Amino acid sequence: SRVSVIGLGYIGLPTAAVIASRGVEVLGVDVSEHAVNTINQGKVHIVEPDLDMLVQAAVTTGKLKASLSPEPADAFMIAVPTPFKENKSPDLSYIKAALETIAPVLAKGNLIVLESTSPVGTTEQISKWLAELRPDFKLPHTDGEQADLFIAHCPERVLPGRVLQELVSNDRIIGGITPRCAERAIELYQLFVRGECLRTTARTAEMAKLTENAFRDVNIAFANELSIICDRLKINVWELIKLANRHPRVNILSPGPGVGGHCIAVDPWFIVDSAPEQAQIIRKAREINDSKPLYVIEKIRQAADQFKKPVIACLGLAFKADIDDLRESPALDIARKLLSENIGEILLVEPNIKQLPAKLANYNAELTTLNQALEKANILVVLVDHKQFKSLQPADVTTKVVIDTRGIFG
Ligand code: SAJ
Repeated sequence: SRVSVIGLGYIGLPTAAVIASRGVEVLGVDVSEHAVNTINQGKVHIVEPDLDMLVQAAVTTGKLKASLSPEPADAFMIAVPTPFKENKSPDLSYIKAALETIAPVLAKGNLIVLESTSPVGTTEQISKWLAELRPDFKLPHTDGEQADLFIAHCPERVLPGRVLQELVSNDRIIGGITPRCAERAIELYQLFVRGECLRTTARTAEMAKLTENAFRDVNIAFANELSIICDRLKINVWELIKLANRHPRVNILSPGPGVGGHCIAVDPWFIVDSAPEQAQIIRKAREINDSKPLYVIEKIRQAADQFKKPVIACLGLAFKADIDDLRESPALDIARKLLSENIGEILLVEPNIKQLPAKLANYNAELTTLNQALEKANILVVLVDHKQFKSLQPADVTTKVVIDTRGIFG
């Protein structure tokens, strides 16, 4: 059998490589010539542990190929971005474009699986779009089990940095437009998933994925709100959470400078957009997490007011610990805001990158080492709990004002 993966990014490429490593012929399709050429040379255009070796092996054995144009296959997996627009409504244009790409090569009996995180109803919408693109086929949203194509949703749930392990070991939620659609998708995933494949409807699968990330967002918002309350009440929030978590049924997450990444800060909006009146906690949590960077900046301003010549060291720019990913990072936003204001001298420390991102290019900023920052700064702002920072001792910073958004000093 032959599988085609549409979209060779953080999800599509690892998925394609893992399936190819099981001996299945895989054609990856992407709109980026750079991505396609890189992969066909056995290399990778994204950073993820061990992915380079896996892709190289899959390309060398001839099981994995990349292309700008689609070819016939038995199953098509769609792993394209589903961002939101300015007004927080979901942008499904990449999914629609992917369908337009594959529509001409589809044959009766093909399976189409949506992996991209999507608002409820998207998988049914795919069936409707395909009905327009291929009027010669019977589609599952109108023809049920008599349909010529099988359509299902199997949301990705892998944690960046652990993608190759989690792709294989995580349980998967597989929602079909009909039960037969789900069965067909389960057969595909059983080729490479060691976790359980749990069958449901497409709508439930869509909502399950959004729910997982909204759950985490709401819980982080709770921790962030606590941190602000504790500042006001002069209580150490880290000690408080540690103590409260000793209750057998309490498990509070960690406050931080805000929520970054491409999923948790996006997906809850899909729920809010689908049920604006009902999604109250979910919306509020998003607002709390989105406003946390502003609160941190205000704290830094107040600290800077105490010095004639404030020198502020920002420790960390990535969106979370021990990764080099700066996209949608609250730490980066805070650093940029500080640079754009005339608060003082700003030192940037990010041990996981060699060069500052384009977003900071307009400012006269440079990367500094941790040691240089410790020497020069009178204000230290911990924005990411990278391992290099966690080994700092309270004695290293006694002469400075410390704003520790991650609780590395407890
Ligand atoms: N964060 C906190 N406090 C915490 C935990 C996280 O402030 O206690 C912050 C992080 O610093 C980061 C953001 O939240 O800025 C998100 O980080 P994360 O590690 O919680 O999640 P992601 O975005 O790397 O990956 C999530 C995962 N979802 C869940 O854990 C429910 C992953 O399994 C999903 O596959 C991924 O989203 C996705 O693609 O949807």
